[in-house]
Amino acid sequence: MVVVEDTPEIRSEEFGLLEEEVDRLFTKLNPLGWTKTACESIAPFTYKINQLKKEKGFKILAHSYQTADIVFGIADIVGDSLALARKATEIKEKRILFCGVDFMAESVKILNPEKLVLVPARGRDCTLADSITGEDVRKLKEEYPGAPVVCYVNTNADVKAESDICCTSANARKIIDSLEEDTIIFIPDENMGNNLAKITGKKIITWPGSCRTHNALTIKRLEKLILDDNTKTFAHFECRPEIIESVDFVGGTGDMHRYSTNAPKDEKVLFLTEQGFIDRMKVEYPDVQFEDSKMICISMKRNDLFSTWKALEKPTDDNVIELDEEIRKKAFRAVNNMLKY
Ligand code: CIZ
Repeated sequence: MVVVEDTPEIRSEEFGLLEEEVDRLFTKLNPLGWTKTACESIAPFTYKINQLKKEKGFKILAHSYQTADIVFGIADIVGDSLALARKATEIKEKRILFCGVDFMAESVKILNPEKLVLVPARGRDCTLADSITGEDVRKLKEEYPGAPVVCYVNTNADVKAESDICCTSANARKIIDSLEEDTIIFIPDENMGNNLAKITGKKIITWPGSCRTHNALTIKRLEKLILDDNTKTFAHFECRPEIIESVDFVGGTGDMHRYSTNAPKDEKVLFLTEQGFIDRMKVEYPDVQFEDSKMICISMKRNDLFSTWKALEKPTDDNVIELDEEIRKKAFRAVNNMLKY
């Protein structure tokens, strides 16, 4: 027998409990095609992670774009970045393990400096967050004096520190509509800025950033994804304007989630966003026929059960979200403003 050193140790008296864990996982994951054998292969990890998080006083927050084994196997709270940021301020636990990308975990830390925030495998390579720095924002403000700066959540803390208000796809439209000014700096998602300009009628100064996952969706690819003419199509704000023009609805995953709650039985729905969200909807709303988008964010997919178990068992410095206190304090204003919408 080959003994792999880095596998959670399961004591003989725990094997019965492991069977229960396999059944629990199978109930959740089978609608996505997971077999009993596949659930058996992850059960030692989910079992140990759930045990460790209780022992060590952690809550696990997971973004809807995470893989289904994280979402249904170990997460305590699942949602979009706005919901997760809100929940992080409400929970009593002082320790948060955040399964998502860096800038989202940073938002949690900005709002909760006293809490320990861990990320299992840091996804620092978001094309949106990487496209802009605090210095770039200072220059934009000089160029457009008086224009409020709305930054998308997909930005690093130094960019949030230079912004007036942070937004997510769930409240971007509401925030833009609520501002008195007609000219608004919206950074860094150019597609989203242009899409919001059309919807709100405001003059939006954009920045040349894009999400590689949503921006990769072309009309040609969309045509291949629509398997039936009756399929309702719903594009994320981060998609290209020509995609937005050719679909039935537009919004963030919060809007898509609400749509799923009310969707008629057997309706065919294609959400043009990250596949993890669609997998979540398939499990939560089995009466709706969700088509696959096959859109994968590799930064989101860095976290897995193995890295999560390691981070809980013995976190390294790299797992811990640390922010410069000056930047954190400055960024607090924009992130806290976001929670008001
Ligand atoms: O705000 C979020 O969580 C992102 C990045 C997308 C969405 O629509 O949920």
